[in-house]
Amino acid sequence: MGSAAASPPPSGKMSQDELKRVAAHRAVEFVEPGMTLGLGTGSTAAHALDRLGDLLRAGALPGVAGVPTSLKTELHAARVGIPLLPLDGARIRLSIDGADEVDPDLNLVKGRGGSLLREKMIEGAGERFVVIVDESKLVPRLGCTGAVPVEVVPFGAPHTLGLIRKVFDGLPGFHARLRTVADGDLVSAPFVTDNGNYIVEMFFEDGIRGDLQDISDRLLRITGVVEHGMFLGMATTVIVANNDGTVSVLH
Ligand code: ABF
Repeated sequence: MGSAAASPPPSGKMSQDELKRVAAHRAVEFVEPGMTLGLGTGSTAAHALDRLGDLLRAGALPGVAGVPTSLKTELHAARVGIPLLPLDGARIRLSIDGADEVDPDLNLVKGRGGSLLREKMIEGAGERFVVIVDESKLVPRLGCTGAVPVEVVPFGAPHTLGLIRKVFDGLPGFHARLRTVADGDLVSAPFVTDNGNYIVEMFFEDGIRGDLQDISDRLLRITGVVEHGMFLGMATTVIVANNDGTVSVLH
């Protein structure tokens, strides 16, 4: 992690949602007229969409358009008046998105919202990727606070799940399962992504202690794995809204 700048705290304790809004609004300050943006998904990114919509309607950001990272974001952006573009070679100057976890090297876990594939495609294609989080997302190691998601094709998903388990064979406390959603009272069905794929959730007892790049390579070598939710070396800036109301900007 490089430089960190903190702004002074406002008075009074802020809710987690207010902290998310603070981080999002700070990121939108980086947006300039004419920019094409990567538009993130999730409750933090939603605040950035609302702010962008307000500024566009006020005429403050002429020529700004966005490439949405999910169908949900596409609908939200359209509702607040952000012009939309497909990912077709447009020069994405800046992406703004939340994250589930941020480690000290600014590696991320993303995709607990189920949108990791489009997020990685769009944010990887852009020139700058600004991550917006509240302090609760800062972790000592990836995989500390919950699932690390992996998008897999539905065909043979239980077989692919078995191959993913083999990558971590013998690792104490590791387990993986197919993500499901409640479908009626008793039945659960696989969670389906915007791309028609399934999600495998990997859980680590105390976070991932191995070489992240090596683990990434081994996962991506499995036929049937589409992409995983570790975003390594992708964030150029992380804006953290701290619990005390200050904002840190990490590079
Ligand atoms: C997306 O939204 C994700 O990649 C991540 O899963 C999630 C973060 O959610 P929130 O901003 O609602 O905490 O950015």
